[in-house]
Amino acid sequence: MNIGIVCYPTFGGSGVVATELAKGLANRGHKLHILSYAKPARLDSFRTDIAYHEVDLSTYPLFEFPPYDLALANMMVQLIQFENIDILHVHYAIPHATSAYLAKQILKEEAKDVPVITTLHGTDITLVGSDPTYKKVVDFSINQSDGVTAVSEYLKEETYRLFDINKDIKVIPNFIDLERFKKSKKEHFKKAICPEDEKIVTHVSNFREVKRVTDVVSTFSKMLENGVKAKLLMVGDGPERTKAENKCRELGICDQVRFLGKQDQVEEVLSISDLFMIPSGSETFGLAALEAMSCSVPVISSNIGGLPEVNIHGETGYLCELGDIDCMAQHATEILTDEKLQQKMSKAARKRAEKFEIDKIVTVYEDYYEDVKSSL
Ligand code: GMT
Repeated sequence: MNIGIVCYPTFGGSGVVATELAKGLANRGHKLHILSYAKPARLDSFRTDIAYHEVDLSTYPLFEFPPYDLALANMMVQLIQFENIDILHVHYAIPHATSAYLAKQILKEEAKDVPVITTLHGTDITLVGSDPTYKKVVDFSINQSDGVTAVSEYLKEETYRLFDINKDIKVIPNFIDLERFKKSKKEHFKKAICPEDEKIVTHVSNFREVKRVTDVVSTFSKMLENGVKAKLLMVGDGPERTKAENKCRELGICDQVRFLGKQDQVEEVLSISDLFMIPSGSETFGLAALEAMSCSVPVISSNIGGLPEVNIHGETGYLCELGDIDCMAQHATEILTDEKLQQKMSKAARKRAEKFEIDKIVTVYEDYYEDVKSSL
């Protein structure tokens, strides 16, 4: 198939899922076209079977805000006309599903129809999409898609709860490349960070408010009070970084915490980690948790959204009520002070990650593409 994938170019979340899906589909012989406003972070090497098309956003003094959704729709039309696209798969409803609807209408004039599939990822439903500013348009655009998928059961239910959807939503979970995300020997890194063989606790995110990065720092501080010898690695960057740095200063634990900024090879950091922390206030799946688990790292998370579908309480880590720092610190201390428990949970984490193996999930997408095509 000739498949068009539309996504954000971001380091994490929907941008990563869309780009890794494109690579997975290309590995199976499909020809992929990725549309975005910048080159996706995970599109890191040249491939002849994946073409990247940058949306050309010409501006004009009249426009305070150049209309990206129109430029995108225009590019979708051109791609479908000239590259013979069989399926257009958009990731994140806003504005991608709306631009796809517009492109479909334009192409109808030329008696051409291409199935559009929208994958819902998270904030496009739970935060931004359900905001009254966009809600009606998001409702309409999802209902106009020929196929709709969500990355977790939780997100599917939330979509039905928050919107007036008259379509079946298929749950296709996020996935992981088990070969890339596996524990590899990086002892030199570990020695450099932990000369006294301390444990490593890691957090990876875009440091948005929803990630509750200050909870990570507060939990870590309590673990130190509990007598755990550890270092905290904070990977990523974003609006709440300063608050997290201030929290370290306030708690007097700056020597034990390192802010590493955005990292391309996050699997290297995960390889030397003993525990992963994701205390989010909203998380429809938690791809970062899955990446950690695939590297055999147990997870301490909140019990919010789709996280319980990934992290299994008492097996691959622990889940606590939102904001319950004592609970998170207590469970983290339990894991890091009991070698046997840590080993058992690391194994279970990797085993659980295997359920989300990339090839299995790419097959589900392929079958879904065929189903949607044949139902038109
Ligand atoms: O987590 C983010 O802030 C990025 C966001 C996105 O939309 O790109 O991630 C969402 O999609 C990911 C991939 O499907 C999920 O793993 C994340 O849980 C989800 N984030 C939220 O729901 C906050």
